Amino acid sequence: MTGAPLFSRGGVTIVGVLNVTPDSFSDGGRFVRAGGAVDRDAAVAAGLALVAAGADVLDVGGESTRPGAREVGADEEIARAIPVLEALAKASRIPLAIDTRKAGVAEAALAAGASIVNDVSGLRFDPALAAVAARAGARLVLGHLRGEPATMQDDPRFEDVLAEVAQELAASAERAQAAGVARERLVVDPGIGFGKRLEDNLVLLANVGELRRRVGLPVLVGASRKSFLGRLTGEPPGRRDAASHAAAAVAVFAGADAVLVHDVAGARAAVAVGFALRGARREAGE
Ligand code: PMM
Repeated sequence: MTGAPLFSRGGVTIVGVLNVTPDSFSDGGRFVRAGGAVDRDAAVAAGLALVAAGADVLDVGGESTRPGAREVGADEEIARAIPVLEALAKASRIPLAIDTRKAGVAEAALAAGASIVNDVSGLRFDPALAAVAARAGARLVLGHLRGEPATMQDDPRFEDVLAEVAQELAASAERAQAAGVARERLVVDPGIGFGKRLEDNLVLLANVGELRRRVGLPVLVGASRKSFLGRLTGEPPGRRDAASHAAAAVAVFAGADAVLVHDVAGARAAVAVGFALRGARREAGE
């Protein structure tokens, strides 16, 4: 946001979502032609538009992780995401993240020009992913997700969501470090909407700063267009940007280092306000 290094306290890193899936909940199918092939040029143009709007990182995903989503094989994910990553790496210097839970997909993406691996499962799905990130010296985003996307919303239960998510993210970070990923390369993410009830999402968002203190790592928050915002506002996914911007501003005010968003231009404005207010807070002490 301020030209500061990625995921540092000097600014807020804005990560733009570029889904090349047929079925993501808010923007699935935008770049998928009849027959299932990804329209690479259209996806790249959309990615470059996010860069022009002010994204600091592009997050390219070939598997939807929405509740109930069908799991896809590594080959299908690679066929969707890798040509897009390769073309983006040629067309722009923007840092690229691959949104995947699979070591094989991460490896192909890092070879194609990505430098960040974004694993929403926090190494629960494929522990081999950590060694792939370690070998490449890549950054690794570790998300919090219990179970599987297909079933994660069936009956989520927490006694103390903040404590449990902090503890499970710290365990993911330890596993990553044990596999050779440098601690400075790690970012954690509470996994808003991933196996959480409305009240869990609210507690996590409002207390990002406390989560950050407990885990001791930078925090990325992805609230954009998620269903808890629909619950709060009554709006469908395509009309949740105002609510998404409010959530981004609050997440940053509360302590987030990075936000994952669909509408980058709007998020930049919201994040600028949240960041300025965080700096003005008297009890911040950060
Ligand atoms: N959410 C989605 C996808 N990837 N990655 C991280 N690290 N955190 C998230 O909250 C997250 C993510 C789901 O949103 P989308 O399907 O619209 O991209």
